[in-house]
Amino acid sequence: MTHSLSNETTQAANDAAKRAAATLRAITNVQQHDVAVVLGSGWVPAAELLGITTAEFPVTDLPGFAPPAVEGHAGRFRSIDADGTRVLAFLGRTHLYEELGVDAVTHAVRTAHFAGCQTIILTNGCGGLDPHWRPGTPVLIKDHINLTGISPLHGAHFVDLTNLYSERLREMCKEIEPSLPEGIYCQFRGPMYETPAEIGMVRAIGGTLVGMSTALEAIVARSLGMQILGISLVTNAAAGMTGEPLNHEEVLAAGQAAATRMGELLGKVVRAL
Ligand code: 8IG
Repeated sequence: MTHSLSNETTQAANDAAKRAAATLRAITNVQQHDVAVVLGSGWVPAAELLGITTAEFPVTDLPGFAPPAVEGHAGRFRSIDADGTRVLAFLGRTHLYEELGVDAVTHAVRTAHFAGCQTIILTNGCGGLDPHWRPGTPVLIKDHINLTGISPLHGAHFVDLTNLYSERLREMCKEIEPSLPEGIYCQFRGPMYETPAEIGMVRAIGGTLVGMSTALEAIVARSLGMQILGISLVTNAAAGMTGEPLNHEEVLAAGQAAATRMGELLGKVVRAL
């Protein structure tokens, strides 16, 4: 039982999330959410297609959430009814590069757990190393490599990370959309994108996706016993692959273009859970 290994810092993070979950229940009037969805760069427009929104608030209405730092990250949450499945969607997330600490980065995950969610879908916009993945290509995360140099866990908390990104959930996605490829997601601290040499390193160690989120959140979700699905939207070729510089506007544009497809996919997945 992972909780028996919790130290006081873990306890404090979980207590803060329990308070957020209590406020969430009170203001949404939904006692139990079933599945959480974290919508990253480029994914926010897909939220419309998940189901019927029954409540929407800024995340800052919940205790412990930081205001948004990045354009295109709305910093809101929604309670959504997807044919009876109660979805808790976070539109935007807190990133490590905001320097608010790992507990701020994982507060939404812990909150979702204490709100009742047994499954979490982590999405992100990222760079892709496979030249076949045009901007706007969704890729299932098969595994990750944490290149941030830090852990989101506190104390001697030994957590198994095998089959972190549920094979069952990946297979479910492939039944819905058989063309979905799989990739290995490498989380960097950011906020700078990689150098071409760093992308060479990623390729050498077996990474195929590069981003600034998700891995630390997945680790905490596993520590809490949640089922995890990770889906990246490749919004740009990784640095040095095209001869073009990277820019944030292209990221947002790729998300807009892929929003309908992403929303339909997520809507089908949450209903199939
Ligand atoms: I969107 O190419 C997006 N996020 N680290 N590298 C990293 N993060 C990203 C990238 C990228 N594209």
